[in-house]
Amino acid sequence: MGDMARMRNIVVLTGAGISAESGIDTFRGGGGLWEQHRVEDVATPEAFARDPELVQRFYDMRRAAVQTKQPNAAHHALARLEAEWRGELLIVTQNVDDLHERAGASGVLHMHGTHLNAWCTGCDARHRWTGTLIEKPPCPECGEASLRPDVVWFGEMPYEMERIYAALRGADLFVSIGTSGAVYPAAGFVQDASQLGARTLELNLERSQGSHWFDESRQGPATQLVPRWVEEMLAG
Ligand code: BV8
Repeated sequence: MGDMARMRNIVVLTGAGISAESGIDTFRGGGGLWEQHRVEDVATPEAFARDPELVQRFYDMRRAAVQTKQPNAAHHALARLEAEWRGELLIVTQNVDDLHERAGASGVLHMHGTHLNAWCTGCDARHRWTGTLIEKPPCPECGEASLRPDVVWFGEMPYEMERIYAALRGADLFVSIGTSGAVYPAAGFVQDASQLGARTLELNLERSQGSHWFDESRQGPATQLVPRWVEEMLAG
């Protein structure tokens, strides 16, 4: 894809694979299980209604874990591209960790929410939250004990879809990094981008469920593929 360097507007979609080398488990790596539960069965409003303690424990554990991890060379390379790229660059992430931000990226769009926010189902306020929620702390805004993880569960609408589709409409290049292409609507962005005239590139450890939709698909660890791709783009 030598003509990549003539691209101006880029949309990057990242998934759990970009954080794997930082020590954060992917969803489908370890069999996608947590304490014998399938993630799809815990990350749902129904699971939260049925067994709030189980779901809160799942998120309390992961919220604590991500704060002990560091961004890797792939996060840093994307932050550098965002700073130095001559055109538009939007990083859309499915991840709920803050490693893009801690690598220096600024305009990251968390379409599935973020571990480090708590969302009050009483007053709709969102608060930065680094502690636990299992003990039902009062919402700092309204005092109700109605805080939940500010994370998009299965069956819930992802955040900022209009802004994402607007960015895809204007994109010359769509790059997917570290995602299995298993979950929609994120898994469909490559088809949308392609139909809207963008070139499409996949950087992933192995071929994914969506690899056949991409103009080009490169396999390897993100800490090798992403810095190399960023060099290509900035050298252009
Ligand atoms: C919605 C936050 C609609 C929570 C997440 C049947 C058919 C099609 C769709 C559906 C269906 N039934 C239901 C649906 C919809 C459903 C869905 O797609 N289900 C799937 C399971 C079939 N989608 C939804 O429910 C979405 N909402 O559709 O709403 C709607 C419409 C109107 C009104 C209301 C609602 C919401 C989905 C969001 C769920 N939340 N995350 C949390 O984190 O706990 S999803 C979660 O899994 C992630 O956020 C991510 O999005 C998703 C996939 O995970 P990946 O990031 O791709 O990670 P994975 O482990 O799968 O893959 C990692 C990849 O990295 C692998 O390919 C691996 O090879 C690679 N890798 C590993 N190591 C490395 C690497 N790559 C590079 N370097 C490495 N070192």
